[in-house]
Amino acid sequence: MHRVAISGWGVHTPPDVIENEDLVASYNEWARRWNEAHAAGIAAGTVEARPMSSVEFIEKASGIERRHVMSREGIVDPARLYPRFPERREDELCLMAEIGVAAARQALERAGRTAADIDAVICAASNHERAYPAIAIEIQEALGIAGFAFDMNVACSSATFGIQAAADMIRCGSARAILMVNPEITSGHLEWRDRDCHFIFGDVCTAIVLERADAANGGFEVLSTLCRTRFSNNIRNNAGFLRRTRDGHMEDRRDMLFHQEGRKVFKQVVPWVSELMQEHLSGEGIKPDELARLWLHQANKGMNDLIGERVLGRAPAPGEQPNILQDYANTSSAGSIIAFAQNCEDLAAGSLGVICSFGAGYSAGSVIVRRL
Ligand code: CO8
Repeated sequence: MHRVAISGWGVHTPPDVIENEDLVASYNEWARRWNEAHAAGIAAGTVEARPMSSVEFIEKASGIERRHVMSREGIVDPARLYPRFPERREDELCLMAEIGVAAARQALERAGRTAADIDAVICAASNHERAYPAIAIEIQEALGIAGFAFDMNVACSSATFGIQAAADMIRCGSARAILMVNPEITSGHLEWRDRDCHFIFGDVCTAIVLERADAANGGFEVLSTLCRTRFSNNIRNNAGFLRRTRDGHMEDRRDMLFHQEGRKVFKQVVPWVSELMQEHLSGEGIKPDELARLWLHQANKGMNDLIGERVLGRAPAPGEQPNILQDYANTSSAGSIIAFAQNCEDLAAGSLGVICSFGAGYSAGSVIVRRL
């Protein structure tokens, strides 16, 4: 069995940004127009008026201040409120592969590796742009990597489950080094016309190189992984390949995009994930006060504060549990990897940390790492 390390990491951040102020102004203008168009029904009590959003609510309830998106123009247009991505020819790189390649190049450079050193590509994300061929194979081809590639989807926990899958393959010898990418174009499956969730998500792509620790140019050894799932309908998206077989399903239906019971998610996931992390640490004989850093999933600041407090037994000190969601919002599986990539270089050799994700499924993944 080989020891495994994360030797490279990269974050591709799309240049378009939407501040809360602009997001709320666009949504509120859309809601005002909608209410005006449905004034008679609203007055008669047969139609429910669309409520207004507010920057104060968003920042207090979530901690999110802005988000990056692949294409801003359509999202902030009150006559549209969803992104516009021009169709690409089949011989052009698809959108997910394009940002996957951009993040992968950064990760390869950080690892000091080239395509020739990599034996496999995993594209782990909460939605895939098409059914087949796998996006991972397109990324493999674009980078000139030999070996094999496949897609996987465990929603917000795709990256930590991807790390576990890659680490297990490297440990057992089926690959020397693996590139794991997380292209998250959440703007395509968010309902920007729903006041309760229009502020939650952003677009990004992260990438990680995993390889045998004895060959790695520094980085972090993966000491142990623990992944868990538990079925829940509280975060769901019903779009799928059987859609056209069901009468009425091709219409503009709310359930064909991300929808959630946010408060239930908050209440159920905080204790579940805190216990998972505690169980994982105690199983490895690590005391919480031995941890130098927690890189948690980035969905909600309040959730992270509570989980950090439960795991450490005290409020996390500044910098101990970095948040990036104020600038990126929830980027699904990429969130904990952005937090890691942007807040790990300063740790001294031997420092211990945990990358932990949680989300739809429910799914949760905990990865204990040690600085090499
Ligand atoms: N502006 C003003 N008021 C608002 C707004 C708004 N934008 N939104 C809601 N309100 C109102 C509500 O109507 C409600 O009013 P009232 O009290 O009169 O009924 C009040 O504010 C409180 O509403 P909530 O109870 O909904 O507010 P919360 O305090 O619970 O905060 C959150 C809402 C922020 C959504 C919070 O519940 C949360 O973050 N929960 C956790 C959610 C979470 O982590 N989900 C994970 C999903 S991500 C995942 O798993 C990946 C899925 C795949 C990716 C999908 C990509 C699109």
